[in-house]
Amino acid sequence: MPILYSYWRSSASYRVRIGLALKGIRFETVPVSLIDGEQAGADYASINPQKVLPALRLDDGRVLTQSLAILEYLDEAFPQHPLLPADPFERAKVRAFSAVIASDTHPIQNLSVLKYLRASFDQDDDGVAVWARHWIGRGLETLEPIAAASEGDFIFGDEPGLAEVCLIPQLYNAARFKVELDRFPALVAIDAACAELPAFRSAAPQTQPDTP
Ligand SMILES: N[C@@H](CCC(=O)N[C@@H](CS)C(=O)NCC(=O)O)C(=O)O
Repeated sequence: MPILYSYWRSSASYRVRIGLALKGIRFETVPVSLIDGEQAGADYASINPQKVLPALRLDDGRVLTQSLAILEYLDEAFPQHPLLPADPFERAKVRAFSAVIASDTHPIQNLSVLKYLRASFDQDDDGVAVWARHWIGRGLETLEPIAAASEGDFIFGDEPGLAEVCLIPQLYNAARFKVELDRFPALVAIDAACAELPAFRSAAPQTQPDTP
């Protein structure tokens, strides 16, 4: 069985948990505590030298890192419940939506950036939260009209895929940082639709083995 190195509140881990669940792949979770700094310890660094979560250890012992690379690998190796559409143009659109989150939004509000703001730029909890809210809001503003224009049950059709895999963890972060979500009704509607699905429920931060 594959092993997912994960932390309950890590949104990059959350993406991979959703992807695995949508594809019906059973896996073992090995929690790595970001609060205790376990990601920077020698044990985990020997698995992922970048010292960030997640990492996925395959049955043959090989390890994959970077959530989007892991998800694309899963999509190619396990064709059931495709995360990307077959058409190249549509694939590019889903990847662009996902990149707004995974490349342009999440990286500037993740733990190490917020810790750096605190330690080197003298920011307190409020200052850090204002920063996170600003950048998350900018990302969601880009995505809201795309979701609003959808004619399907989900953002790019009638099934959830990579777009929802990236969006739902980002909305969880948005709520954590008290982003005003009323501004994004189409995204909130997608969040509610995903919350009905077992794959999203089983991947949610509230239901992980290391959830406090
Ligand atoms: N681009 C990476 C981001 C990984 C990442 O930043 N993970 C966060 C948790 S969501 C982490 O482990 N942070 C630990 C740290 O910053 O020390 C991915 O998508 O896998």
